Amino acid sequence: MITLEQFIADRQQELESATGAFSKILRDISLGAKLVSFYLRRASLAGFLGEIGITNVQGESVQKLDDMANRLFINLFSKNPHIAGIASEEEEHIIPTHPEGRYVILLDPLDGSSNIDVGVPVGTIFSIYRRVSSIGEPCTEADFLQGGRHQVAAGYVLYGTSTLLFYTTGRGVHGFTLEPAAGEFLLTYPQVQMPTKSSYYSFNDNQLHEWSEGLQRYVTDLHARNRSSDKPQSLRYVGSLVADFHRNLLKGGLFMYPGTVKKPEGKLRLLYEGFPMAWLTEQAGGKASDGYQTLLDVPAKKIHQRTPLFLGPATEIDRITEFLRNHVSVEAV
Ligand code: AHM
Ligand code: MG
Repeated sequence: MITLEQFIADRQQELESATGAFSKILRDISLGAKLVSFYLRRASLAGFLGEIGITNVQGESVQKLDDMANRLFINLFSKNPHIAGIASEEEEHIIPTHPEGRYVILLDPLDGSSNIDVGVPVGTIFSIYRRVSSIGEPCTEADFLQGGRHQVAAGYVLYGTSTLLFYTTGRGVHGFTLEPAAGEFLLTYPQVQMPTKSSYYSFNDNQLHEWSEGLQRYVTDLHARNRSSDKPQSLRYVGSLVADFHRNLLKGGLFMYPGTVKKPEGKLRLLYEGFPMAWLTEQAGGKASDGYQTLLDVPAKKIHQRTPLFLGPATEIDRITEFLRNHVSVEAV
């Protein structure tokens, strides 16, 4: 059995981090994950459910557990001398911490807020960069806006039937399961590969009539292919990006959250939802796009920037891109 700590220690020389900085950051993430997992399991008994009565920078109502997870991770990261600054979905501005730190971290502390009160899996998403501003000075927004290709580590924690931590540093995706008795994450999914065949599709089509014509045609095509297939793809969508993505990563499937005609930028956030999931997808052999360009190449301009998001096996993502470009059925091509 290989623990997360052992796994990272064995690979430390691959990660540039002779200082052990990276393993210390990952250790904080795993400690935070264990604590959030503990709170979530007791949430309905301990009165941690419901809203705290304020709206965050995204205009969304903050849940008690959103707030707890946010404070917990910020607390942990601000005590880590290797971290120069933090950006969080729940915080309007970046939080500069240690001027001597070499890394900055972005996170969605508890993703899938609408599912917290109903016991459906939720997650934490993180993305780490090596800072570009001068060491010894406070970090700046530019450190966080380097673009997805500059991530040095990214991953998520899924609080589901078990608590899972999946991450990449650019050498494949590796997954760990929390063994609650030992309090350790153990390696259970080394070198994850997303199946090339799509068995599932995950999207909320409540605004389908507001999607572009090309995308509406893609959905028609998807259903038509399903009708004529011996093994049709099944719909699976719970509305927690981490849970929906995780299923598709292991079983093969498409996740999409497009923009609409009125809101072309979509709902999900580029820096701490799109980029980390896109990198994980690519590292597992899949493709990630905003519908027109490779997601990791989308320029990052604002901390809370939104993006349409398409993640999945290459064939399906290419098909979507084709429909969006041409507005014609590729069936006929
Ligand atoms: P959140 O960060 O406020 O929880 O919102 C993000 C979530 C994602 O996890 C999920 O993919 C999406 O919102 C679901 O949105 P919808 O309810 O519109 O389908
Ligand atoms: Mg989120």
